[in-house]
Amino acid sequence: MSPAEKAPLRVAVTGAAGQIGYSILPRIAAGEMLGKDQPVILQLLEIPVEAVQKALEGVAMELDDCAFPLLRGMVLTGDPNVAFKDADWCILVGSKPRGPGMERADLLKDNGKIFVGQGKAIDEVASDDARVVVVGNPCNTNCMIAASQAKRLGPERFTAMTRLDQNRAQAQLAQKAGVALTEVDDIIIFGNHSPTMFADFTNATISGKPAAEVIGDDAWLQNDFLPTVGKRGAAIIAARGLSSAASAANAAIDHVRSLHTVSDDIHSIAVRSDGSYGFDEGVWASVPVRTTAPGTYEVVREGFDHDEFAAGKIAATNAELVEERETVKEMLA
Ligand code: NAX
Repeated sequence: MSPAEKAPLRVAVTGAAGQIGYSILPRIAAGEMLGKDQPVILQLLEIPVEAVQKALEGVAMELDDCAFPLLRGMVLTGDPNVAFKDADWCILVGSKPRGPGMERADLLKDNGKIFVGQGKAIDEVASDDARVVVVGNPCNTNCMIAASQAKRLGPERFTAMTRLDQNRAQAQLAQKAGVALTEVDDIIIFGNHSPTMFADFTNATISGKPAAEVIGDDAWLQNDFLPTVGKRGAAIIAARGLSSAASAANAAIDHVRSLHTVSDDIHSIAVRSDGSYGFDEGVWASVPVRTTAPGTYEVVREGFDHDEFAAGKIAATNAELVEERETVKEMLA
């Protein structure tokens, strides 16, 4: 180890043998998430089922075969207390998919149990500086459940991913306007990672001008753009026969990289609501944030005024978050 080399960071990833796991792990190990000069140790959690643990071994073999210089070790386990031990970043992807005929409330309760156990384990054994990112659905409410178990780590350490929705919205606006993706700025997701989310085109800009002015078609923005972004996950399943994985992994990389990198850039993440933008205090709602220190954000309050249409959308997604909290209330510590 050269004297200038950084100490490795420990990254725990759950559901590591799943689709998103397969896409995200090589990118973390390649330094795309925490930096090209940041060695990492991957701590991989999967359910303690022989066939799944075997599949996880296969994933680890492939990571070995990539010969990533930054990958300094791997831990493969079925035990959350081992996976989260001293972890600096905990990326919670693993959860059960919604089965046929299953109601959203059943999914909330089923997956909620996973996040009770993992929230406790993280609080007990992760690093003092740990940050937790929830990807497994319903991610906002799962994040609230995990955070509620924590006594040592504060709720501001727990965030849920809406970056995929932001990226989807940015791509749709760029395509409609016929401009490069980088011309679209300040497109922020408000609320829940579900079809009720509000992709706030009213404050977005394209080439520095209001997006609505550039697009010039309010009906498209309200009646096509919003449902396209909100239901994009279902559209991917219909087309591919499998849910989004590469784009979800990419968004998780973006989420962590943005949260790890101090910058004036504004990005969407679901955080514990302090009442900003009319969200109920204590639900995990997506809002605009800026990273002020590695792993630390502030909610951006200026520059996002909402007209009646936008306020109505935000009220609807807030109502869904409040309802989800009610559904899982026995799981909140
Ligand atoms: P997969 O079913 O391919 O993989 C999930 C993996 O999690 C499986 O290997 C399973 O064994 C494991 N798992 C289940 N319970 C576990 C537990 N208690 N501890 C550790 N591992 C556990 O799903 P994948 O496509 O990878 O998606 C994972 C999750 O991401 C799903 O909940 C999915 O709904 C969610 N998504 C969230 C997105 C977001 O934007 N927030 C978008 C993509 C994705 O739909």
